[in-house]
Amino acid sequence: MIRISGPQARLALERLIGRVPPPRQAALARVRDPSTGEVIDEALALWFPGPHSETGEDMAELQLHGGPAVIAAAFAALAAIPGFRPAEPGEFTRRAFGNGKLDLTEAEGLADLIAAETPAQLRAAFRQLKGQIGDRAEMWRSQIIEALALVEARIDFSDEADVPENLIAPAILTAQHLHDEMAAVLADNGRAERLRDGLVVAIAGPPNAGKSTLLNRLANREVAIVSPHPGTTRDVIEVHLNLGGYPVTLLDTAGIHEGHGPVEQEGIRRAKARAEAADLVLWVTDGSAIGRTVDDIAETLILSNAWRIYNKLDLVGDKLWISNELGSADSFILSALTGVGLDRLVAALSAYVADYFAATESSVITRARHRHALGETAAALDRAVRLGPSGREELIAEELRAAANTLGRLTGRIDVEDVLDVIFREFCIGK
Ligand SMILES: Nc1nc2c(ncn2[C@@H]2O[C@H](COP(=O)(O)OP(=O)(O)OP(=O)(O)O)[C@@H](O)[C@H]2O)c(=O)[nH]1
Ligand SMILES: [Mg+2]
Repeated sequence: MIRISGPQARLALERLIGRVPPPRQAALARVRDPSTGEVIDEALALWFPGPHSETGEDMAELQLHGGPAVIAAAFAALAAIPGFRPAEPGEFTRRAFGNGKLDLTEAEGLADLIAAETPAQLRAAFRQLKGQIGDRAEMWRSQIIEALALVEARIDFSDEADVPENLIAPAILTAQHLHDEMAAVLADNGRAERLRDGLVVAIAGPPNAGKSTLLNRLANREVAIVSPHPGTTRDVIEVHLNLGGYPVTLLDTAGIHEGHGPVEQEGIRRAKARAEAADLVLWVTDGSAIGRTVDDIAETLILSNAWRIYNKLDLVGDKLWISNELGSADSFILSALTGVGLDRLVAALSAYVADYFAATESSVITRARHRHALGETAAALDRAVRLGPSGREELIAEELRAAANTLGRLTGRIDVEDVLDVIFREFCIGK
């Protein structure tokens, strides 16, 4: 499909198919090269006159049969019309933003929608695309501006009889109320942001325990090199999984022990750092070697959230020394090599991830940028509240203006003064 946007979109249709179909109705048409009259393809043509189009400009679409020769000929025919050029990446969305068709958060939502790999990511992106955060921010911003208008009125018309004495108290009340609402939105532990990148699960443990084998099993493909030599994995290996519809980033790390040589030690340093930063650690040991080796390093690592995986169950045979471990919810006995016992681990992981993300369906912040803007807004509101109903009006106005501006950065709409004018005019005062 070739999409055309801009004031000359109509011209493209006239030149290539010789007419302009009725708005928003598909028409079957021969596409011809205007310079030779030669037929390029038979296509569906659509005409979306602005401003009721996706970009807000006049738009046209040609749905061709595709194929390199057809596309090249259609592009060449378009390029021959003066003023036409290929679009830049994201340019349609950028123009839509420029024409007020969507705000910044909605444009981000669209990008996330295109990049979504799991159903939960798709739902979050769609909510954002449909303005879940943007609409809310706009509503908050207009309330801040109303409060600001009250304070401004007090400042500008303080000597006039028809301005009510106390305009500051209701403005402070609004600021307090909005601050509390934003604080509640911010207190979501960053879970929706995680939804974009995935929950991080790190596989760690001593060398040769079968960490890479387990990663390959869980990823269902040979991502990491497996070998009987301890110290095989050096760098951190990342795979992205879809567990029950939720995104998980699974890390394979170097075996942790007293390493030899600078490369291995660097690998171990990275392994520890990533394990400590992960949401969940799967600490893998060779279950068949228990009693023979002491994995003392496990105990010295500060792993706040670790499950124990006793691997190589197939080597244990009928020595059921292991059975007393089975009762514990965060211990797993399995064979990464044969897959025995893996189901229970996968089920537990899926449940853990689903539980982690359960709350995200209601959280609205999907990016650090949003968190930052909202945090700054809430802080400015808080400063206004602290100044109190009897505080200096100019200072209160300044904080409210700062709050409106940071919130405006969130959606990309920073026209405080315009809105202020409108509200001010209708609010006051018969002038
Ligand atoms: N019998 C048996 N062998 C296993 C199992 N899991 C892994 N192995 C073997 O153990 C050896 C080490 O496996 P890896 O997956 O490379 O171990 P690792 O923990 O990634 O090792 P490093 O990267 O060196 O730290 C390989 O020979 C694997 O085939 C298992 O469940 N049973
Ligand atoms: Mg390995």
